[in-house]
Amino acid sequence: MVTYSTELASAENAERAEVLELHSIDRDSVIELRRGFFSDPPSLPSKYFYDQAGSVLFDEICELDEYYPTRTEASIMGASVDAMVDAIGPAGRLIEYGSGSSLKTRLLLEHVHADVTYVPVDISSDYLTEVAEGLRLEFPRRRIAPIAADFTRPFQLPSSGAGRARDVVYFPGSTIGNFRPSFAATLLSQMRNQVGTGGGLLIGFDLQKDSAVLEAAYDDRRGITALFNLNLLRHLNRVAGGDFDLDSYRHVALYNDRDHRIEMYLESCREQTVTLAGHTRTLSKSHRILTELSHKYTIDGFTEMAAASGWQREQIWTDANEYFAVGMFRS
Ligand code: AVJ
Repeated sequence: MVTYSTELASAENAERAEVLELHSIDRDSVIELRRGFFSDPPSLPSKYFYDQAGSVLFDEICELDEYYPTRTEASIMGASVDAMVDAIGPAGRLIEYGSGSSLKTRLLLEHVHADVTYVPVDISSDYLTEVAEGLRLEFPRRRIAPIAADFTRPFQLPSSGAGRARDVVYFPGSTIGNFRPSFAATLLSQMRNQVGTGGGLLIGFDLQKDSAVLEAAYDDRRGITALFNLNLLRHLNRVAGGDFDLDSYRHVALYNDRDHRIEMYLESCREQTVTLAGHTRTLSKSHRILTELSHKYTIDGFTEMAAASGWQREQIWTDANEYFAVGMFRS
């Protein structure tokens, strides 16, 4: 019968689609998701903010009055790009961790030594290819050698060849602040090992400041950050078999004074059960899911953390308010 076979076909399709969806993230990511969400307090990895919708929302965040980091870092870079380019020198490669749209890098690419190869590293290989093509048109003489990799896991750089100039890692945007200090130290060590002795690190990090300024930056009046936070659930519904009801969570952003970090949560507005990656749990009313940490440092504190991972501070640039800092380190 037509109806029956149609229904059967659609049921089979749905099943197949479900399998496909569960496989659209890799096995390690499924394990990581389950480990975070099915423990207490529950947490979800920040990397799921950045699907296409999330990337657009993040770009909107960067334009918000309250969100000072992007424009402050850009102004620091603009004011000191010559000194930064001098500090990079005729490096072999400029390796950007989590390059995304490479927007912040354009300024550097316009100024760094002509022999420097640009190596954008990003998890999204389609986007990376697209961005690399655009950069090749914009910078026809610059060598561009993209690497598709999740930089939170060890990955191999192609060997630079004997006698080549040093490599410099570029890690802007205070992305380092998303990681707990122990893992931030692991990443800094990984970078140190990739560039070897004599290599460089140019890194942006956010500074400690009045908590009202910080909380406003992560809980803006227009509610864009709230949408950005909630979009993580929509993304997981799509790629990890989630069934989150987006209307029953609210965005919470709090400054934790003791650990010097913004903590972002999605708070359950009612008691509910949720399925994710094949497992189900209950959330009570007011139960909070941790979605992001954003650590704020002092210049000395960051310098110490970098030193413990084998990086010597060369130079620090900051803005007049000391809201944000960009540091050059040498291994
Ligand atoms: C991209 C990780 C630097 O922590 O400030 C912005 C992400 N989250 N608003 C940050 C973010 C909420 C951002 N980083």
